[in-house]
Amino acid sequence: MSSLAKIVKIPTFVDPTGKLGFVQRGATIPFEPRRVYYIFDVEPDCNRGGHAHKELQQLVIALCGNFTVKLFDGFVSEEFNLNSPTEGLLLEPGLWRELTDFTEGSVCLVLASAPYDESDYIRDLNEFTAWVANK
Ligand code: T46
Repeated sequence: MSSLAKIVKIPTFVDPTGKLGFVQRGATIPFEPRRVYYIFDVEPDCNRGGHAHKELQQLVIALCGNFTVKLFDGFVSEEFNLNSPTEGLLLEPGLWRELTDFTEGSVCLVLASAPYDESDYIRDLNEFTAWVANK
């Protein structure tokens, strides 16, 4: 069965003083990052997301802590637990996503392929399933 999203390894340099990970277009992600945002201090039992993107590509990284990314393409669902700054979840457009089960102190870093544009969001699940059906 093919997966709804891909886990990518983030090149990480380790030396006696610590670790350094980096992301750039090429082997790690297929897009030029044009925006970075991060989600932190998520309240206990609270979720983020609850929408899909029409065009946006994103790489989601658990910089600290861990959380679950629940995906739905209109037909099947899949969950990914992110728990390491050495890997990221590559999200292509057309996926309904919810981020859940944040552990205390988690930081979710996202690299996005485009500037913020509310018109790229589908924030209603019925609208999303209709959009998928019409694609
Ligand atoms: C996604 C998940 C993983 C901006 O003004 N600029 C931005 O770059 C972003 C990301 C958000 N905003 C505004 C829009 C809303 O008024 O910040 C507010 C909160 O955004 P939202 O409710 O969309 O946040 P999340 O955490 O539910 O979703 C975010 C991203 O929006 C979304 O693209 O895939 O993280």
